[in-house]
Amino acid sequence: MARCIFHIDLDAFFVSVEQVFAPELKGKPVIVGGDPERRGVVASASYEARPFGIHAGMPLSRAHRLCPQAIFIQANILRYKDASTKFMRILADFSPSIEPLGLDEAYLDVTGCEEPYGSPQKLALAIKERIHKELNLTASVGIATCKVVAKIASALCKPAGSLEITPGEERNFLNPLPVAKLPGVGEKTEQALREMGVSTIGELAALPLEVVKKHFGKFGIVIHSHANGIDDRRVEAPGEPKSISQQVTFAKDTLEQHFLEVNLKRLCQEVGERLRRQDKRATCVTIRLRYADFGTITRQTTLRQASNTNQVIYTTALQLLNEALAEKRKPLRLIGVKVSNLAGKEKQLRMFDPKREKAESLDKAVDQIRRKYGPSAIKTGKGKVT
Ligand code: TTP
Ligand code: MG
Repeated sequence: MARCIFHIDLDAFFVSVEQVFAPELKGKPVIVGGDPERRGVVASASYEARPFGIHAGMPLSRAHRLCPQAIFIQANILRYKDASTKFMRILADFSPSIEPLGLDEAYLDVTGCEEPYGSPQKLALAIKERIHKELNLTASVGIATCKVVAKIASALCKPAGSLEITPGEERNFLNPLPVAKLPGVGEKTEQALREMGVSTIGELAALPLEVVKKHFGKFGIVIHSHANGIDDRRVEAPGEPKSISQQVTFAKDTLEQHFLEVNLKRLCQEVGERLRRQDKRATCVTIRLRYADFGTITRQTTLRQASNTNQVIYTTALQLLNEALAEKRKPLRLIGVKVSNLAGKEKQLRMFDPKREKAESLDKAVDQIRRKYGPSAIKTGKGKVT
């Protein structure tokens, strides 16, 4: 069965929230971004300001020159966060499958949810009405069988619109659009495509995959399938973190081995503790080093067996640090440790290992003591890490 995906985006979000607080600003060219006398850029422009050529990211001084009569307002981020929370709560009433993207947009998988309303369009209308009634804001809704088409559709029906691309119509809809409408295609990619004779999404879709892959690698595979209206990405609720990391910037650049080891050990204890608190184990350990000249490198390794013990994380991170220092012996200003490729305990029951279980239990007991009495309540000997 075809999926039914909504992409919902609030119109001129920051400006519209300000207009709720000051209704006399409605219908006028309004720009949120701050004082035009000072440095800064446009964050949001009302639809009345846009015909003057004003858009997000433009220096405020230029916006002021293009539209001197515009009203400039400084951003009130707390107001926007509050409106965003309420917006997401409304969406959650219409489908359990919601993926927020930033403050003012979200994907919703409404497959099956539209039935009581009669059609996807009617469901979109019901959502827009609630947003308008409760928040006094307008939204635009793109409706399609996949994320990328829904997102492009919502951008095309702004403000306060809705646009449905019915199953099977994806390619006809996409073909004539400029290639820059594809999410992820910025100026550089657009220029490179133009040099290949491609200016529309349809022209990109018609290129052999091999050609696009040769020019753009993995990213090429993604934009080529999106150009063909193919996008299998699921609507995913923001889940648990995919990695845990911690870093420290030193007061003074250093190469002092003992100092680096002490700091690395502390970082490993902290990420280890967070892993254990979530009952997770990691199979990938990464270190990040920033040198005095701000050059930054990362080094990572995969563990033979997933772990969350301080001993394993630290010995692995220390080995990576020593290897990196052997390659480049320059003072460091920052070190960081990241564990990733996380798995829950349930996935690993079959690999029961009494030695490892003992090390984990010991670390957990130490975590409890440290939480109660502070980080230095337990000190360990050289070579030992808990
Ligand atoms: P957008 O949804 O991109 O823009 P918008 O809601 O102002 O206008 P549109 O009707 O075209 O959707 O971004 C949402 C908010 O994020 C926007 O109101 C302000 C903020 N923002 C910035 O602070 N800087 C930026 O460069 C952009 C693009 C947005
Ligand atoms: Mg918006």
